[in-house]
Amino acid sequence: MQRSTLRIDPRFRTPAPRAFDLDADVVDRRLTDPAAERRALVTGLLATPATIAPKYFYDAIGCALFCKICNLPEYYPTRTEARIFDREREAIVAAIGTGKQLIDLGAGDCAKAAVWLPWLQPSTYVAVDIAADALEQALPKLALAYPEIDIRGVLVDFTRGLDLDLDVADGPTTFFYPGSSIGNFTPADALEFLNGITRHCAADGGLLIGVDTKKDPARLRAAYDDAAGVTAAFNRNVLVHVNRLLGTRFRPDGFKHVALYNEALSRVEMHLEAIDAQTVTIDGIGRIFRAGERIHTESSYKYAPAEFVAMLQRAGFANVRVWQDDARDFAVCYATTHSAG
Ligand code: AVJ
Repeated sequence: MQRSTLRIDPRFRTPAPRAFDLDADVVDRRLTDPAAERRALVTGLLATPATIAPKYFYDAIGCALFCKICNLPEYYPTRTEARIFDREREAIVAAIGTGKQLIDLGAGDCAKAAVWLPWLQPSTYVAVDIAADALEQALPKLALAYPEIDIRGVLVDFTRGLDLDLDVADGPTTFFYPGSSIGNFTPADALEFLNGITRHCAADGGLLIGVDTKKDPARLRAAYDDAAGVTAAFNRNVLVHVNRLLGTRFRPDGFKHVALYNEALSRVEMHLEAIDAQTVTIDGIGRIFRAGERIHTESSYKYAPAEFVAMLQRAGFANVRVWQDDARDFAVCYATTHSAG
């Protein structure tokens, strides 16, 4: 920051910035039903094939590993989306308009949204995420940097259903859902989730969303099975997290990282494959994992841009614009609800 040369535009000379108050400005809606949460995790592990929902990747270590993934040479989505955002900034801002309320779904460390704040100048910025650490570190800094914006955080697992009635004020609302996180939903669930967003948008609102596109399966596979083994560590770490949550004794190095592209379903799948037979006690039940048996940990669906636009329209959005990089590796969409007029 060039402190000595900083001149403050008088329009932004607001009253002394109110200190960000973690207790008052971040609401925790995570622990609505911890028993049900636990039961769902146990049920997934006892099922055949066994599954663990991808949200369990994101403990503190998992968040740090995901951050590393985003900088890997093989993992193109994050940097490609950032390039599209940079290149199309002004067109996107013109499409969205300024002064609206901005809801950031899966905000994490809020770094992606922070770039947009001076451009979109939202009245309110609501960061929504299941992970508290990153959010609670980022929000006080943003509040200092942008005293004119009402900055709040909501801790919630929005993959269980988007209910932000208490957090979204009336008036035009922009939802921000970058990074192709929508790919973790099945297409049917994605449609329902997007439909839920339209209900929160109000008139003159919209959704700015990033989605990964279908491409050469070899490149897709490499993006989820990098040479440095970071994604493998990210995948295995889910077992460390589960051990902590359930008191189980999974041996993470007893499982091999598997990433494949399921062409029929247009999705990358990540699995953890038992290297040898092992028995794990889960909620008092001895679950046997045979050698070669897999735990399905993530699906990441890929869409042709036209397919995704059709889905946005089916979800109730009126108008959709699409921006892509030259290689068409990724797509950014801005979908609007009907205007108030
Ligand atoms: C955060 C869901 C978009 O599917 O690409 C990255 C997560 N998993 N490498 C993705 C992920 C393995 C990522 N999303």
